[in-house]
Amino acid sequence: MKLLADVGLVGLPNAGKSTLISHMSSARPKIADYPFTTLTPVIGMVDAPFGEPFAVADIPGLIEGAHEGIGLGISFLKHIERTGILVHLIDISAIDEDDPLKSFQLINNELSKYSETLAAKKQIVVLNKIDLPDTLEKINAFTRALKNFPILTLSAATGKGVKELVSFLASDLHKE
Ligand SMILES: Nc1nc2c(ncn2[C@@H]2O[C@H](COP(=O)(O)OP(=O)(O)OP(=O)(O)O)[C@@H](O)[C@H]2O)c(=O)[nH]1
Ligand SMILES: [Mg+2]
Repeated sequence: MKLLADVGLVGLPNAGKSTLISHMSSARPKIADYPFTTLTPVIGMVDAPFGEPFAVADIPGLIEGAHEGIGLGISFLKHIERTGILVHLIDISAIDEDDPLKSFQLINNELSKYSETLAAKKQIVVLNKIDLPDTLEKINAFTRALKNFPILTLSAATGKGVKELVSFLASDLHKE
């Protein structure tokens, strides 16, 4: 299968995937505060601090039931299957402190119900929107609950932490 991009951005609608790709690459997709702003994948090239430039794909958001076709989910999951590493983007402000992994598990459930290939893909968890107030408790609740995944935090809107993500991805792709 021909790869669409080295890195795929996945997450719920409104997580900030399009905002992130516009900060880390040449792509300039539409950004808006309603779900399903992005309806087709958008590819951008990223200038890495070392190694080759790499391609990142902004994929439309997934919702519960995506693997059964809800919200055009199957078409979106097919695109995700054609990317290398996954960046799983999560809106910190939407984390429920009583059930911090809820949306993380929802997305992973859709990936694994769709295919084993998707379930097995390497995933970097990125908590987005650290510029918003009162995010510390939510970040702590999330990181306490989730083990065995690299977790980065950033603000796709202000760009804080985006360089670190790009370096992390570049070094990961370099190893492969
Ligand atoms: N405060 C804040 N808002 C953000 C940040 N990143 C994205 N947003 C806002 O969140 C909303 C959704 O952003 P998008 O980038 O369109 O989200 P998306 O994940 O591409 O959404 P879909 O295309 O619907 O899947 C917009 O109103 C953005 O301005 C951030 O780091 N901080
Ligand atoms: Mg989008």
